[in-house]
Amino acid sequence: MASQKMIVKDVIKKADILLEVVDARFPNETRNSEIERELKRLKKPFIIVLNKCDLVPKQKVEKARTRLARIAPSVFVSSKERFGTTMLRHKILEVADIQGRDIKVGCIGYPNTGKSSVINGVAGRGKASTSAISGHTKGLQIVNAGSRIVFLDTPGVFPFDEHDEYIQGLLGVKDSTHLKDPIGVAMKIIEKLVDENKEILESAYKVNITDENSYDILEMIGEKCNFLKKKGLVDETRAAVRIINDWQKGALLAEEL
Ligand SMILES: Nc1nc2c(ncn2[C@@H]2O[C@H](COP(=O)(O)OP(=O)(O)OP(=O)(O)O)[C@@H](O)[C@H]2O)c(=O)[nH]1
Ligand SMILES: [Mg+2]
Repeated sequence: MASQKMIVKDVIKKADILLEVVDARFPNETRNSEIERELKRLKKPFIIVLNKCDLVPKQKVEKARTRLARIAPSVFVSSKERFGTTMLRHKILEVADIQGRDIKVGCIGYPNTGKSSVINGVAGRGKASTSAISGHTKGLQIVNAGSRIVFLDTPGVFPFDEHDEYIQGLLGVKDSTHLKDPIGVAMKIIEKLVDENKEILESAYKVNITDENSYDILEMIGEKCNFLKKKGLVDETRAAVRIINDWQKGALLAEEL
């Protein structure tokens, strides 16, 4: 990680403008305050890119963008569905405001937020290598996107030494088999969904939620899925793994996009 942080630092220094790619489902959790402070100190212009907006209801992402726009120009995109990428290209040209030479655009952010995919979205398919497995980009990748835009893709980094399982589970940085506490992570996902979109949980698992706590809901889901141990007790770990997998593959989405 130390050497990856050095690569990021170096890209920040070299770039004319930076894209801070955050996951539109968790804009706050995936903003890197350490990097933002460094950008401000160096007076580097940056754009906050809310990627994966296909996984979030439109109003929610619009609200987040308005809030983030107070910090830096913000755009939302879906690299997967090729949405917003042309707008991002224009925004880069506008914010960088450099004439007569190539514009070096550094792409930085947490692991797995879709930095390489955003580059591909703007540049044209498949130029930067991507993967569902977090930590895919290991070193600096340079991608010429045409119209004077040259991307510097970086490995994803966490601020400080963040090893929070909850964040890692939520962001798909670790899959369910690598989490030490899948039940805890599943309860966090349930909490978030109950807060934001209870109906999706109810319809995905055919449960009826009134005012149960997240553990009770986990048990209800385990029961509905028929995940039982001997003596008819609910197998919470199995239920947790199911919820985490569904969440990470995007099956627990809001319908009203
Ligand atoms: N649904 C959805 N998935 C996306 C989007 N962009 C990227 N992904 C997925 O997110 C995963 C990570 O994408 P990458 O582009 O490799 O992410 P990265 O930030 O470069 O990751 P590292 O290099 O490992 O830090 C892949 O499975 C992509 O298919 C998007 O807009 N929508
Ligand atoms: Mg990458």
